Amino acid sequence: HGLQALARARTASGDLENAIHDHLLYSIGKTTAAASLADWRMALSRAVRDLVVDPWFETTRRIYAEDRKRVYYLSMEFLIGRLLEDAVLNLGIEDHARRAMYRFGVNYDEVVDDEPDAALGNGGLGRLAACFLDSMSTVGVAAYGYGIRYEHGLFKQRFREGWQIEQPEDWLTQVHPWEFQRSESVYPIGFGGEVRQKEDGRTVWEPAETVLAAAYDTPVPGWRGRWVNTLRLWSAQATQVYDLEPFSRGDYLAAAAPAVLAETISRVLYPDDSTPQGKELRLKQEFFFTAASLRDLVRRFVAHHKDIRKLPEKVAVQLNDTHPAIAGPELVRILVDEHGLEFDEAFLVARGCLHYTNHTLMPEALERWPVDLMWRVLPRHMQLIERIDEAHAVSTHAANQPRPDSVKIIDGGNVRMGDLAFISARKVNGVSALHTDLMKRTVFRDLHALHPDRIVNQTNGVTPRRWLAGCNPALASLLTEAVGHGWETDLEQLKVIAPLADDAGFRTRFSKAKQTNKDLLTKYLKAKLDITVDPTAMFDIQIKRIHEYKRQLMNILEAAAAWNEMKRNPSAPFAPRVRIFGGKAAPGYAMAKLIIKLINDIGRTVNADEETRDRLAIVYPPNYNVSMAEVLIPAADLSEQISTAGMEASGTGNMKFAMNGALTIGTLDGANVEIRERVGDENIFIFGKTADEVTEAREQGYDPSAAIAASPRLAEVVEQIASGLFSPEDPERYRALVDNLRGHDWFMVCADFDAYYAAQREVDAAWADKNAWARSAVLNTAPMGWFSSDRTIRGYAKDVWEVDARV
Ligand code: DL6
Repeated sequence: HGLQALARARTASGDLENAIHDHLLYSIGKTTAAASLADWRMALSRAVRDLVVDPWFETTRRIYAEDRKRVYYLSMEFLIGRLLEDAVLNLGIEDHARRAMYRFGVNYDEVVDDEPDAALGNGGLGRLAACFLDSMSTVGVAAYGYGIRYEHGLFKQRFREGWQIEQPEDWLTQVHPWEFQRSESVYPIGFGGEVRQKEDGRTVWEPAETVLAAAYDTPVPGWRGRWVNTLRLWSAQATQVYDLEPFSRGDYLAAAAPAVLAETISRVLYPDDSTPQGKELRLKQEFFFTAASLRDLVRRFVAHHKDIRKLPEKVAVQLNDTHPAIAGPELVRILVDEHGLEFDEAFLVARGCLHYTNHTLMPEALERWPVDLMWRVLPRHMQLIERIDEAHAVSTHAANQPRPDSVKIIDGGNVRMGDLAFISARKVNGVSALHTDLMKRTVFRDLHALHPDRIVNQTNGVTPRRWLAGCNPALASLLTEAVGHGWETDLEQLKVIAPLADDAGFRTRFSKAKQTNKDLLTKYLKAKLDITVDPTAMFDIQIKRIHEYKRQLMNILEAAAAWNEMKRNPSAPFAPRVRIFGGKAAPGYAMAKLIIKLINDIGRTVNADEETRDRLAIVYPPNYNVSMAEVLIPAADLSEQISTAGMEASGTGNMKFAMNGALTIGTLDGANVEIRERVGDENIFIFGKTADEVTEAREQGYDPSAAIAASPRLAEVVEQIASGLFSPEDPERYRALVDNLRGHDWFMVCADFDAYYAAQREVDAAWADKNAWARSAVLNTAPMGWFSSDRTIRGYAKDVWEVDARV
C-alpha cells in the first residue's frame, strides 16, 4: 500500500499538489493568498511526510512478521541537517515537488532553503550517525536511532571584528514538521536517592528526583522509500507541570522551577566535541537518553518474547562513543533489579547486546566521571560499576596478580567511560584502519591483550545520496549518463568511469560540472556575504571544527608565507586561489577562537593587497553547517585534510570532497590513508610526518624553535604575527599563540610546515595542467565506493551486529 501511494505521487504530481493545498488549508490554516514561504514549506513537508507514513508502517509490520533482530543506535548527536530535500530525493519525487510548487507560483529552491538545519550535533560524530541512519534505511537494517531532542542545537556562529560570537540556536521555535509526538511512550527517569536492600533479597533504587522522557519520532526513509526506520528523540518533561502551593502564594517563579529544572536536561546540546566537561548536567543528559532508550527496547522485546535472557538474539545496541556507556550498568540493573537475573548472567546478557565505537584517541576527549559525582547522581549504577570492575578483574587476573591501571574502570577517583564501554561490549570498533591499529597499540593496548578478538575496524563512510546525488546534481547527472542509475545505492559502480579519465570529452564535461558548482558557490558568497571571488581560481577548502590538531593554523601560516613569496617574487608561478575556511570553535576553547581571529586578521590584510589580489583571497563564511557544506563541497578543487598524523580518527569530510572530485592535500592520518590507497599516489598530495614519526619526535624532545630557525619562510610569518603586522591595533594579540608555537607546538605545525609548503607548490604546478588536474579529479570520484556508508553499515551488520541487511 505504501509503495502504491508512493507510485501514485510519482506518476501524478497533481496528487501531490492537492495534498500540499489541503495541508496548507487544513493543517497550517492558511489560504494560498496568505501563505508565507514558511507556510509553503510546512505544507510541502507534510505532504511529503504523508508519503513516508505507509511505507513506514509496512516496514514495521515486516520487522515484526520476520521477527528481525533490530539495531539500536544510541548517540548523543544526530547532525541531520535539513530533511525536506533529502526526503524528496530519496523518494524520487523532485520533479513533481518542483512542478507542484511552480503551479502555486512558489520557488521550490527557496522553500527548501527556508528549512533550518537540525543541528543536533557538533561535527563528525553526529554527522556520521546521520549518514548511518540513511544507510540503515537504504540497505534494509531494522533500526532505531535514539538520541536527545535538544531544544537548542549547536550555537550559531557570528563574527564581530573577526572574533567568534556564539548565539543560541532555535530550530524548534517553528514547528518541526517531520516529527510525531508519541505520548504513549513516556518513561520516568530517576536520579540520585538511595539504594535499598529488600527483605526478599532484592535491591531497589529509590531515586530522589524523577524526570519524564517523552518520545518524538521522525521517520527515516531509505532510497525510494522501500524501507523506513525511526529516529526516536527524547525530550525531558517535568512530572508535574507546575507546583500549585507556591503558585497560590503568588510565587510564580518557585511554582515554575521544578519544570524548568527538569526540562533543562534536553534544553541545549553541549557545544564541545573534544573536551567533555565534568558537568553534572551532561552526565544527566547521558543517563537520561540511554535509560529511556533501554527501557523502550526492553519493553518492545518483552511484548513479543518470553525469555529476557534471549535479548541478544533480537537486540544489537551500538554505543556511539562513550556518551551512552552507562548503558552497561543500566542494562544490568534492569535485568537484575527488574527481571530477577543473577549479576553474572545479567552481565553476559547485557554484553551480548552492546557494542562500542571509539571516535578519538585524544586523552582529553575520553570521558571520565568523578566517583563522588557518580555516587550522588547514579548510586545504583555506581554499585554495579564496582561489580563489573571486580568481575572483570577476577576473570582476567589471578588474585595476587597486579592489574595495570589501564584495565581498571575505576581509577584515581574517576570512572573511565572508555574502559567501561570496552568491558561491557561484545565488539569494540575503530573508524579507520589506522585508527583501529592505534587503538590496539595505545589507549586500549592492555585491554586488547586481554580480549584480542574484541576490537574490529569499520572504516567510516558517508551517504552518497546526500553527499553526491543531492548536493551535486551537475556531477550526478553526468555520472548517471556514464554508468546509468544504480550508483546511488551501489557506489562501486562508479569504478566504470576510471577509464574515462583518459577521454578528453568526458574530462571536459566533468570539469564543466565542477565549474557549475563553483559558479553557484561564487553567487552564494556574493548573496550571503557580499564577497566577490574569481570562480576560475582554485577553490581550496578546509571545513571542520576548529581544533589545534586539525591545524587550520598551519593552513593560514602557509597562506601568509605564500603571500610573502608572491610579493617578493611577483613572477613566481602561484596558482590563483581562493582559500576558504569554515568551522566553529568550542565556546570555551580560547586557542581555537584565537586561530579564528588570526585567519580573519590575515584575511583582512591579504584581501586588501592590490598586488596579490589576482592570486590569493582568503574567505571565512561564518556559521558553517551541514547545508553550507552541501554548497562548498561540490565546488572544491582542493580538500585540506592536514591533521597531525595519528590524531584524526577518520575524518568524513575527506571522503565527501574526494567523491565530488576534489584532490586532497593531506597527511597520512585517519581515512586519508585509505583514500590514498584507492586514488593512487599520483592523484593525492601527501606530506608530513607519519603517526609513528610524530610519536618518535615527541619522545626525542621535539623542539619547535629549531624547526622555525631551519625554515626562513615560517620564521618570517611567525615574526610578522608576533610583531603585529596583521593586528596593528593590538600587536600583542597573538602572544599566546606565538609563544605556544615557539615553545611547545604539540601538534607539530612547525615540524610539518616546510613539507606542507612544498606540497602546496606541487599543487600549484599540477593546477597549471588543467587536463591532468581533471584526470586526477575523475580518478578521485571513481574509486569512492569504499567510502559509501552503505558499505560501512553492511560491515557493521555482518561483523558486529549480526543482523540482516535486506530490503
Ligand atoms: O567517526 C566520526 C568522526 C571522525 O571522522 C573524526 O575523525 C573524529 O574526530 C570524530 N570524533 C568526535 C569525537 N571526539 N572528538 N574529538 O567527534 O568522529
